[in-house]
Amino acid sequence: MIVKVLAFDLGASGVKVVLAGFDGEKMDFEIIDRFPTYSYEKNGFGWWDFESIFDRISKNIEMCADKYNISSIGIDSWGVDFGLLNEKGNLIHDPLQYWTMLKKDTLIKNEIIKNKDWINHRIPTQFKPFNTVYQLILYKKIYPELLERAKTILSIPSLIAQKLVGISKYEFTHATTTQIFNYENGTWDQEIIKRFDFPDIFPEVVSSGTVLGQLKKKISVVLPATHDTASAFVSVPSNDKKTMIISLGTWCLNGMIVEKLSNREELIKRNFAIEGCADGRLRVISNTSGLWFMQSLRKYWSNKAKTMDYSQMINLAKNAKAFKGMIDVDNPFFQKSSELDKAIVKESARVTGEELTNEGEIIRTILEGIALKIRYTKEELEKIFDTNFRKIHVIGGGVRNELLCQMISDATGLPLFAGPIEGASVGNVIIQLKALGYFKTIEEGKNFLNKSFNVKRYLPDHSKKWDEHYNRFKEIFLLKS
Ligand code: LFR
Repeated sequence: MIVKVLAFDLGASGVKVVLAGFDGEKMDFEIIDRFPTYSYEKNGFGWWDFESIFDRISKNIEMCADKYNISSIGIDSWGVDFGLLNEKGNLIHDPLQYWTMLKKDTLIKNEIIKNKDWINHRIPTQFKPFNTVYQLILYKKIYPELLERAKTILSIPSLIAQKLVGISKYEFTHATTTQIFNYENGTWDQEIIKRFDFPDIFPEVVSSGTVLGQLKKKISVVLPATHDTASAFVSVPSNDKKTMIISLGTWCLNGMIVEKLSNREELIKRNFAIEGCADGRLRVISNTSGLWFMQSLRKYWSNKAKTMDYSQMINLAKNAKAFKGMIDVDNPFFQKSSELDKAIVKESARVTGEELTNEGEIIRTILEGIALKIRYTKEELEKIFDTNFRKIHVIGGGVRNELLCQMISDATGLPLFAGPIEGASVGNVIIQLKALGYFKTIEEGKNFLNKSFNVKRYLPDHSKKWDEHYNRFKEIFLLKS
């Protein structure tokens, strides 16, 4: 018998709907729908259009219930964003889009300056002005009436699940992206809630794989690892501690899974993100800008009638001069700039004294910049956790970017394994199958990964040039901190 489940993977730029089958030997996957993550702008802020997203999800569930006899559904999404429900369980307003905070952080500049260190010490994780805690601080200031009417806060996947079965629960992995949930003692942090005078809206937090309820035809609504990065990490076959893991998509989330935290001060100083894994352990990662650059440049160049697809962009980079430019891909200047290509040329020229002269050089500088940042994270983690990585495993859409995979392997000097591409959906499915009782442990589910997906291997061509470039990069951007 083949069991069928449906996974919804919500990404910042689009939603993927995956129909998966498991016959007891291997899993198969089919993307049956893709649609934009509907959103709009109002009052200078970006908002998710929740009704439209929910409608399309419901239609997919209905269609699959009739046609494929699915046993369950599960939703994962990016972290930090949330919606507020009133006492009737209805959404009070569409959820804010987290990247609005990258532009609007000036509105709560003083609050950030005054509280950032204190918050980071209560719950060590990466500071980003879009963490839920800062979004709520912004709500208090700009939209207090919304908070006053709120009875419950829920992450986006939990909001969808709530609308399907009427039960409100946050799920552990998403809760750890709020910087309000204290992952060390497993509770919402009352000190933070008190300090900012947040209302009493924080629901029970349940573990990944909780069955929240059932739809008609006995379809279970499962909360998988609802944070997409946590789901993606489930799709890595190897669990050994010597593997550095990279979820490579819009963001490049690179780091490792740990049993327990060590060296808190150092982790805070280095601004590592500390987030929950599907099995309750923690993930220490650096949240580096990833293929966001490629997506933005492609859009930007297309508007200027220079239509380009990703493979053309990568080809241009492949043939461009190596190590000509240099940027820190995490410089906030890039996120804020309206002419990204010019911003990259300007910043790189400031550092090297030489201008990038064509698209290929610009793209190559970005990809090299991502690889350099990963090498830095690798060395920092090796120091902090007193370990040596033996290999790298990459999952997510970036697996398709073979040039970047090879650069990461070359820059770090480590063999690199790449796949599956649909990491988050695969992890989502494994947790659903476990919730349905097909696997006793996540590990058991992972045993089927190698039989079900292709993983490509890269060997490092670790030239001295990379070392020289990296040392310069470190001197210029990193050693001053
Ligand atoms: C990736 C991701 C990252 C998080 C960012 C915002 O999709 O979930 O882990 O930092 O989105 O939540």
